[in-house]
Amino acid sequence: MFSFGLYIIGSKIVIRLKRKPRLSSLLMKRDILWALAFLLSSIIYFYIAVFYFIPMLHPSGRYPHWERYGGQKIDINSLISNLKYEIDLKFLYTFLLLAPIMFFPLLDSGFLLLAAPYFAEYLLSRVSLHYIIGYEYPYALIPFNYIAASRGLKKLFPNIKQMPRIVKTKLLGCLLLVSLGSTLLYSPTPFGVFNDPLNFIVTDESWYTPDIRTRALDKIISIIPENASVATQNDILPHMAHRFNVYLDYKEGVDYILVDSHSPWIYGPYLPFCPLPNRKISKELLEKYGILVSIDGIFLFKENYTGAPLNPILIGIINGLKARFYSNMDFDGDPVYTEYILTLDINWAYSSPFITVPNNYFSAIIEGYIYIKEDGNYTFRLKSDDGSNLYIDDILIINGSGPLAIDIEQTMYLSKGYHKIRIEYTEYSGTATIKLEWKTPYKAVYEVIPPKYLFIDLP
Ligand SMILES: [Ca+2]
Repeated sequence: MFSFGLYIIGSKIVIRLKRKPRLSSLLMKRDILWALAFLLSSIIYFYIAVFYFIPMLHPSGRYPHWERYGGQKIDINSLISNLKYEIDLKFLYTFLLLAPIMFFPLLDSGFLLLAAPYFAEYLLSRVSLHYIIGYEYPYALIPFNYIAASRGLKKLFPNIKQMPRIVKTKLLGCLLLVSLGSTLLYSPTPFGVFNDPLNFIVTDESWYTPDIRTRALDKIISIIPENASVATQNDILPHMAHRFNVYLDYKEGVDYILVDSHSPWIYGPYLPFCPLPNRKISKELLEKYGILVSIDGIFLFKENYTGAPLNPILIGIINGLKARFYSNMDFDGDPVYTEYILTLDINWAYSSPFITVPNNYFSAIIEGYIYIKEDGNYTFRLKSDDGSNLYIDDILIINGSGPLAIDIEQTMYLSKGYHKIRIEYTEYSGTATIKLEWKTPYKAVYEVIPPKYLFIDLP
């Protein structure tokens, strides 16, 4: 409504003022009255919705995204300072919106007023995703942009119908080339230059090849029954959007809770989880839910489940190592927590892997199989705080046990095939970290062993 009001006023008043009538008589015209009615009612609607209805219906009691526009206090100063916030990115954004169609929309700027409220919303935001071309937010503006461009083109070439065919073809060809070129420059591909100044979108091959961890997440989702109710976090929700009973953030009494503790989206206000790196799950939650799956920081909790976490092999995940944690220093008794890990490069900081494991004086056995793809000398490098041991095929290769941090390398000849691997780790106090790297005959630099070479069991 606001857009229509702006559009009518923008297009009609300008035309009529050019013909120089008096402003007072102009205001009496029926379409101008309509425009003013549109503007007024949209402002009233906005005010009532944002300050009364949304706070009444939203659990937080306030408009949920107010902080993007400067918090509760909205005055002219905060609007100006919001507009100035990251002004260089906002300029780039405006330029990139118009460049692919050679700025033709500006020739019919009256029509662009239809998109003005969206545009203002993004320019007044303090969340950079709103004014970076690589995200979904600008797309409300794109249709207006293209219609304005075609209208602008007609203004520029009023006799376009009478133009020779060859001229029209060349004109169209130029436009297509500019559009295609900018599409590549904006795309999340290796050609993308403008897609994302925050480097959120990766530009190597991993953007189209899901890694083992993402595939594991998909497998975990697939074992949740279609009709079960699930609470999850922002970045997992789209993977389950086709389901009926899926909730963003924790909801009392759901059948399942699915979270990825390695993701920044774990910082939800309603999930009963502490921020990383603590990876803490609240004790109250564990009274009602058991861990059905625990793979590399991805947890699937099931209501009233009391068994051990599922072996990932049962749901089609064969890569990784099994880590068992003990609440003592000598791997004694039943493990207090079991997790399947894909990458052995973990920093628990001053905390522990899980709320059931003490922060100090715990131990862990991490084991499985390592696949060697060709015969040769392999150098293993084990770093940990505190001590740890590495066994290959039950032979102690690195002996680093004790209360001190270690960084030990050892080279050994390994034949092609699967070999047993076992790491014993003990944490005394302070920070807790462990990292296992290797150097292979075919890649002579240290790297954390990629999950594709680690196996939970012999295939
Ligand atoms: Ca330590």
